[in-house]
Amino acid sequence: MNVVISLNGTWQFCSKKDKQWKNGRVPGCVQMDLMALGELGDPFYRLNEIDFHKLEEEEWIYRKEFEWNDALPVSGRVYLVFEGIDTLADVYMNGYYLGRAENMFIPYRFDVGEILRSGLNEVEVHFDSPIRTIRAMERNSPITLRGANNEIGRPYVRKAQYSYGWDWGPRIAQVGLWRPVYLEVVETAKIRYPFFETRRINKDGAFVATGAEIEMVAGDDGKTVLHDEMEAFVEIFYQGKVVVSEKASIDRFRGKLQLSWEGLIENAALWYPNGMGQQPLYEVKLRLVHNGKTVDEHSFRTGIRTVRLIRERDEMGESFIFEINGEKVFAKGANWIPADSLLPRLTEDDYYYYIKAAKDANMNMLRIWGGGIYEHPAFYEACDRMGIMVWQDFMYACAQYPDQFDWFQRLAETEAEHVVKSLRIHPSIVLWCGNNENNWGFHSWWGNGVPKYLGNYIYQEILPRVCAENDPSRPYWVSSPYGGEDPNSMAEGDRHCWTVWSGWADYNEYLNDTGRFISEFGFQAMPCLKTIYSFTQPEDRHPLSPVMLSHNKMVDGTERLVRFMIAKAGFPKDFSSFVYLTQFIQAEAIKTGVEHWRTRKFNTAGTLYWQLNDCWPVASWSCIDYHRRKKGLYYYTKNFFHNILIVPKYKEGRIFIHAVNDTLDELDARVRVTAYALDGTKKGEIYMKAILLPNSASVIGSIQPEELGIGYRPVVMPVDADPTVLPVEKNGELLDTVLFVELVADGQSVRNYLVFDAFRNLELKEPNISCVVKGNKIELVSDKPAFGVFIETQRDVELSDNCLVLEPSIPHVVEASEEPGDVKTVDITRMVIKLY
Ligand code: BMA
Repeated sequence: MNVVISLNGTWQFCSKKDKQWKNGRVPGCVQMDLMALGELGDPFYRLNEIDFHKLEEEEWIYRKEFEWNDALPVSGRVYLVFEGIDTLADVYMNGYYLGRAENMFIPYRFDVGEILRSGLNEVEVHFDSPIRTIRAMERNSPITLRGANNEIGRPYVRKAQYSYGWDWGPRIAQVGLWRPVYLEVVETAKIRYPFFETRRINKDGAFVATGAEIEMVAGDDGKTVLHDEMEAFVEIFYQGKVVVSEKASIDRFRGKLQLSWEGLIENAALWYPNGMGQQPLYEVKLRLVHNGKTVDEHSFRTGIRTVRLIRERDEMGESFIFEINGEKVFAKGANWIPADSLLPRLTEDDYYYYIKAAKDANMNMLRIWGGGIYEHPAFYEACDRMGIMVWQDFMYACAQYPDQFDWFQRLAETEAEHVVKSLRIHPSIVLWCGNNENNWGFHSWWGNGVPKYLGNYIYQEILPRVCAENDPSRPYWVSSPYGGEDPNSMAEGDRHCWTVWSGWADYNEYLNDTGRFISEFGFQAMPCLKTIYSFTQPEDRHPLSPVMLSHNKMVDGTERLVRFMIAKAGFPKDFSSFVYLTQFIQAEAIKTGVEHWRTRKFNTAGTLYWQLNDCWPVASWSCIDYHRRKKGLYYYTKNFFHNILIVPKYKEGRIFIHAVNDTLDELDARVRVTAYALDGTKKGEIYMKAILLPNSASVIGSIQPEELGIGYRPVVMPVDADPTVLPVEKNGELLDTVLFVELVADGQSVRNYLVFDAFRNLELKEPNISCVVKGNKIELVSDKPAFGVFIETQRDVELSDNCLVLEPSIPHVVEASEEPGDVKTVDITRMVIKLY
């Protein structure tokens, strides 16, 4: 049988400058090894990042000695396998040169059977400085590429593009063996790159195809085993029971040996996205037998589902709707970036944590953004288990790429082939996407139109071909955003809406965005206070300290935080108010966009906000900060992505009640609408009934303000009347009103609220919020409408909810993961000052 012998663990490493050998670890990187030795500090603390820049020009050697005790099979092959080399390196074994690594995204496999010897062996990996190399490549290149402003040469080398610094990430160009290293002994044959595909589903069951590539090596007798002497078997298990046990065929397909089987799985249990159904997983076992002996077997878990992207012309342009098992799905989720600037630190548990957090927030899709990495298998496995659909970018982002060169085309093709073939068993992946924003760049930033090269040859020719050949079951999409003459158009394809935030526009601008699928839009907030304490000294804790400014990587990021805070809430009283207010406004902004787009279901068919997570502690667009503390936005997400949504909107003097039903059932709904003055007195209340049609959005009623006891009182207010500000008469009663709405359907109650102006213009009164802690439960009751209510706990506990909006006299119970210690609350009236 085949065996794998790990070479992970302790290695030695040195800088080429001083040749001082020290102990390091694999998987790992130079930066982590120097930190472990105490030679480098924590890169995230204060301004320590700068020490990591100083390493960029250095070159490193990693080496490992290991014993080989002649357990070599008489025949067969031995490979030295590096699952990830970051990035440019020459590999040697026992003094022989094995080859060069130049792509961190693919494994390198060297046949070392002839070199391996009994007794002591030695592997050495000589790393170049990535920065020096890309700069030299850029200097010597006959072409000039645009876009990569952070590091002009970055498109030349297949290394995670964010590692040179991004508008949310530090510049830490990791170097090392970042994924496992092992020896792989293949005696007779090896099953590689399995596939599983649901061809169609009908009343009889699911028609599926599965199989893998086979690598044949010499057989027991020293001669090459002919593949017709081999037998292959497929077994498929569901909940421990065998549902398929059949012989598979072995054929030559596109020059490679392939094991394959196709057939019907009766009464197939279908995989659905989170919120739409279950995620039943099947276990597939592929087996190769020679002379009655199993020579290799390979098992994997997968799900049965079909996926289609519905792109049909309509009066607005063209639809962009994911369809799973014949049902349209509104995509609700966020964008994913690498979860650490030092990637080898991430564990399988970390991935599980983040995907579970996405599921708990009622998300059903994550987009793996093209400036990071193809993720760890644990990421996709967790998505398979929890029903999180994956929009998978290829790793090209925000730059032109040198694909007029054959060598770069080859790199791109090899990488794509490996990626598609190693990920295609995952039911969670629903789309391959060529890149992030590069086609938008060609059209709108760099003046290229639709170029033949500059990366476009990869996105338009290489990737669609590789996907079609190796994974015909999934759609391929050229870029994000893409579709229409302007790749970022609202009429077709997907869209990145950055008018708000990057373009400084007020977040009510979302309401004018009629994009068909919003794959990016976002709004920054500070990380949580306890996270800020982790990287600062007390003197750093103000928004304009060098440490805080360096922990917001967007140029004018802090300035934007201030701009929106003043526009929406007012001036912050102190540093913690500044932090909370940014989180409250972020949550409100994203809620505004999501509710608008969800009520357009399926004219808009998805919203993925920027971004779920962080790679270090930073002010960014994330909803979960690096230390896994949740921002206000995370808690809001649970509500605005709930399967049942109620949204009150105020338009031209009337209140409209919208409802969205993402379930596949028709629901009977009861609705309550209550109007309060901001001192907590009830103005009026209305009850309604409605039927919510399956998988659709509707307006279930409209109300005149007077019907809710909202009268008229003239006030004069300044109003933006482009290009100036003019005093205008408004209804002062609306500035002293909040509506709370509640919808009960399917045994669940969902709530929402509506205010009629920016918070800074409302006649808010300071609420009295009682807070009773019993064990892990925190019960809050407010006497007045209260907004942006943050619970501060003495101990660092997880809360089931936070950043609350409280309806008067209605208790709200929040659960803490452990006893929280002292508990305090703040709300926006306690965070702003008037600057008299
Ligand atoms: C987008 C992304 C990222 C970026 C984010 C925030 O356009 O694709 O490149 O980090 O905006 O500015």
